[in-house]
Amino acid sequence: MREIVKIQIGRCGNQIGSNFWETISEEHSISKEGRYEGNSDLKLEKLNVYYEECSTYSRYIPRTVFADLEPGSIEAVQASSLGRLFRPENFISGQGSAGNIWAKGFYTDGAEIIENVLDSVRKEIERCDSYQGFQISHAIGGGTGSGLGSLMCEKISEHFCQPITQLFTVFPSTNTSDNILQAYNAALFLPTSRFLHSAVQVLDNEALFNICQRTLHINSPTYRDLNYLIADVMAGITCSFRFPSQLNSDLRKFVTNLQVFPRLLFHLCSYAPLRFLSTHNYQSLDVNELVKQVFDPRNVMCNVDPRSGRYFTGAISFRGIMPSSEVEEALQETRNQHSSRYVDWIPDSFKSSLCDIPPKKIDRAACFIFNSSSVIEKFRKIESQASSMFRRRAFLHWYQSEGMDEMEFTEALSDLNDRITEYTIHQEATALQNDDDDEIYE
Ligand SMILES: Nc1nc2c(ncn2[C@@H]2O[C@H](COP(=O)(O)OP(=O)(O)O)[C@@H](O)[C@H]2O)c(=O)[nH]1
Ligand SMILES: [Mg+2]
Repeated sequence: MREIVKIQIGRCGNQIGSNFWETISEEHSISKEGRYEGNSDLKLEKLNVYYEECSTYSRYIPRTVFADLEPGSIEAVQASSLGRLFRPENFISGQGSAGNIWAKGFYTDGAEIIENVLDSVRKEIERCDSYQGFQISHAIGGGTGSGLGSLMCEKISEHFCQPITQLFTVFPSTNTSDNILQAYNAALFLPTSRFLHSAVQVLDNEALFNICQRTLHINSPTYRDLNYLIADVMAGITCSFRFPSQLNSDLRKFVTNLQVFPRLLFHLCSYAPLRFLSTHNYQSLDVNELVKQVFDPRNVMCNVDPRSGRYFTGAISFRGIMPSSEVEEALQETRNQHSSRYVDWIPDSFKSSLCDIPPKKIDRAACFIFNSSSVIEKFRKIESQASSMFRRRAFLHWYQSEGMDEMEFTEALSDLNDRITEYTIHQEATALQNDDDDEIYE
């Protein structure tokens, strides 16, 4: 079996992670005590990808590790109704706090717990037959998800030979955070992706808030509401890893199809139907409506407008019973209508997969992951906020007192600028263009 080990880092990462486990455990009929309570072979067939079957206790245990520099978020998961599902020794926390500073997560406090985290991860790998990679959930605006996240990425690349890794990353938003250092923390995290053969799912709370308020009419959304939207996306992406399906049946294929260039690995995602889990009745959407909605900028879970850039590649997972011919037709029609939004030098750039098993409480859904140059809107905001503070060396002493050098900021900002340039060049390229921009391939 090609197993996946899931790692949660920091408060946001742990909270998102626990919602993900709640969602997929329900889908696979795994009870909160880890017992299989279903009666369908489809649910069992690939269960081992995410759960270890422990015959001694006749239960299934998630292949996962929770890490945080402070105990709060981990204690909350342990005390929740799901707490007993997980392996107790895979909850690892320090006693301090990252104080919203990347350097604490990467250099000082993070260094104190990283060996324990790696130890748990290593033991999880030993329990796999032939693991295929990692998935990590975290936010990069605070200090733990960003700093300890960077350290984790570096260490797993070193210890496990650059495995395939997919990150579910909550980027900072301008309007929904009170943390002034978030742009620094995000900018310092981003170069870390060079250590990984990875795909980063870019999410942000601003977009999730807007979805809750405008589409779902929740006046004051909580993190739980936002996290269920994320959990739907994560369940959508992973359904073809967890259930028998036709395409993208493993993490490597998924990442390979999406990643056109090694450094341009930041993907956006959208979902249909957007839903609020406590509401039960959802109108069933047909294939055309699902496709229309996932291409709608209002369904994108990051506050950028896909129309501001061009699509390189995309993967759409459809869930529920629907004819594949209808799916192909609907996708072709959208492509014909908006052909200028796709780069013309990647033929057949969109892949679709069909999984018969729908999410809970609805009969059909679609999740769209796309590699689009519009993600640079997000990078530009981080770059401009971080640069304007860095020009005056504002708040730098907080990082320097943890042992950091100014040079690391200069390098991180220059890396960010390089990525923006690369996306722009590829976005503007055409199939017939002479190859006079050779320097970008060097
Ligand atoms: N979507 C979502 N965002 C969160 C959650 N918890 C915290 N955040 C956001 O994530 C960012 C980092 O915060 P936090 O996770 O507490 O920092 P860390 O523990 O140092 O990584 C902040 O911008 C928070 O607004 C959560 O459960 N869901
Ligand atoms: Mg924290």
